[in-house]
Amino acid sequence: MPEEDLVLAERDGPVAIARLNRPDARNALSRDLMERLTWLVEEWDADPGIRCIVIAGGDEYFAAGADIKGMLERSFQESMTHPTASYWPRLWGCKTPMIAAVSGYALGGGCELALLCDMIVASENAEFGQPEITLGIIPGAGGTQRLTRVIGKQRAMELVLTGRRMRAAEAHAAGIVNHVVKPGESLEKAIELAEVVARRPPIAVRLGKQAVQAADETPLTAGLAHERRLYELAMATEDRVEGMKAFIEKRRPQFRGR
Ligand code: DAK
Repeated sequence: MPEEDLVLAERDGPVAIARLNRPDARNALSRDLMERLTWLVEEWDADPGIRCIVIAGGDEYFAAGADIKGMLERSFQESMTHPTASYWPRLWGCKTPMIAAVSGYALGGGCELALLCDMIVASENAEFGQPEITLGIIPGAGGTQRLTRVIGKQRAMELVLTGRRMRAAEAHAAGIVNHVVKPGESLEKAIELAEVVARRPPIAVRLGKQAVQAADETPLTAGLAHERRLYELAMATEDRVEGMKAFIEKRRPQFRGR
């Protein structure tokens, strides 16, 4: 099992919380940290009792990006095979919804980690950016792709080519952030949002996540066909019978994940 201190794990009923914990390096995403985070997320994803995952950092930094000190000596050949690359698609493959609670800096890989999550709650002091260009590289974990899909080509181009940071209000206006809250309240708000997701029928939640994820990757007609198949799967669940009955009988539904 990877080193536990680098990402602290907490459980609040059906919500699991991963807190990045490398304060001396501003939560830079070292190989060990990414290994621990991925391990935790995969464990939680396999646990039917966990319905939503929150990823948080500290109050002044979510994560300052990949570990520049670890990257300095990495050769071109090593960068082609470095294991850190495998963690990102594994996190993206998590079927349980993930919410980022961003306070302070979310830069480079930190911004990419937040964008990989399904929703983002940010404190007013949050700053998002892709400063890789100032180091002589470009984003390597989705910063040119997910960011562009969310905020559009022109705005993404400016962030990627200049390294300029966006404060929370601008990120909210650009569509990166779901909610902006007062400093110190992002984790609480993210957990609140996660609890709402956790109350919804779990199979439909997973199908909904899969369908929305596919929207970025498929042309419209294929995406609509994919949505239709996932909708039909939802129609096959006991939970949807319960949800519809509960509505008609004017009571709260009891979802059982079947
Ligand atoms: N890596 C390593 N150490 C870092 C770090 C980082 N990203 N960010 C900060 N630190 C370290 C500093 O070196 C310093 O260490 P000591 O000097 O004490 O030993 C300590 O954390 C405190 O940093 P500061 O003194 O700079 O702290 P401040 O509060 O003044 O400033 C800051 C915070 C976050 C604004 C600043 O530290 C900063 O600008 N950090 C670098 C941000 C950055 O350039 N990030 C982009 C990194 S490149 C890929 C996946 C991902 C990536 C690439 C490929 N594949 C899957 C292929 C991602 C690449 C990147 O993210």
